[in-house]
Amino acid sequence: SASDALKVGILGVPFDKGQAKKGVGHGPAAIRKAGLLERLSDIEQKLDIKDYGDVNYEVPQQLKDLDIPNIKSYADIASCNYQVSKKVQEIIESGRICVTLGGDHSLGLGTVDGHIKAKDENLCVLWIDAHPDLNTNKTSTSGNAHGMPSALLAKELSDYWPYLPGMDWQKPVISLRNIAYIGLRSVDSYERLIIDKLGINAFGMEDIEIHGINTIVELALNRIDPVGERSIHVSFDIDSLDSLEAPSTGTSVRGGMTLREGIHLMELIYRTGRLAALDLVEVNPNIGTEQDVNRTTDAAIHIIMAALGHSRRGIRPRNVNTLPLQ
Ligand code: B3U
Ligand code: MN
Ligand code: MN
Repeated sequence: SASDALKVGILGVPFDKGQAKKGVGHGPAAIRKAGLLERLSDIEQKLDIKDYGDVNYEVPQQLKDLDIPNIKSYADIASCNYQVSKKVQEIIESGRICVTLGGDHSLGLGTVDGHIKAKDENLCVLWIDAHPDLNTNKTSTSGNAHGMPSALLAKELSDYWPYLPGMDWQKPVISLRNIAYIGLRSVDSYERLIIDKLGINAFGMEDIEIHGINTIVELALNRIDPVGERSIHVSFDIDSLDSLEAPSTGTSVRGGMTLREGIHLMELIYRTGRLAALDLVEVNPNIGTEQDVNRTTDAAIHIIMAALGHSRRGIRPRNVNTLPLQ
């Protein structure tokens, strides 16, 4: 019946100003065009899906011409994320799992913020990524905001930021104790320093190699949600997957997770019953050949299907009596 259906909201964020490469703004369109909604409509977990379309935003007059040192396109970052946060909050408050299609990872600031506001801070975050995105504008060597969202969200790092006009909405912030990273293999030196100093839950490829993805996900959830009561936010950067699995992304790093590991991770999260928000970011259809793009959008769709209850075991026919095999 419709009441067994899992309620889902899909939100596109065609935003690309958190990094320098053109094309990642076409990520939502590429994932939709690859058949996301069609493929979600025939998984065994019944879904009640509402597509909220794409976020758009305008930079308010008082933020125009504003420059923050070493954060490229700051005014756009602040303005877009404000709209993202409001939308995500609305979708989660309406009882839907919010699936946000990116766009670059700077949008993780807005999605986590919206989730925090909807759930009154009672949440935890799994940041699945080759990179921890823990730079501040003082430590970043690129000035790209997609390398900064987890540092912007972190309570423990708030003293390390200058005053950020146009970001007053971004409160409260989350403690790094409630975030776990999985898939790391490209960590800048100051990011490493912060991870070690603060004892952040950071599981790199070596940990996956030694313990296996199943154990790593259990360890991560035990750390950030020991009682099993929190609302879960998964911010999934497609570059967590190996370059062979997801070639069409801006900062691909070899030696990453297989799609199998990514799918298993998401199946485990689905089974908690507490997934409230999933970001799928950094798919860039302008990078690579047509085959590369198809491979990457297909990987993204598999990750989302697993998060929403698709099982690889296969399903029994719904009405056995009409079958030839009685
Ligand atoms: N840590 C580097 C590179 C990077 C971060 N996130 C991505 N790339 N995707 C930086 O620019 O902060
Ligand atoms: Mn990222
Ligand atoms: Mn990344």
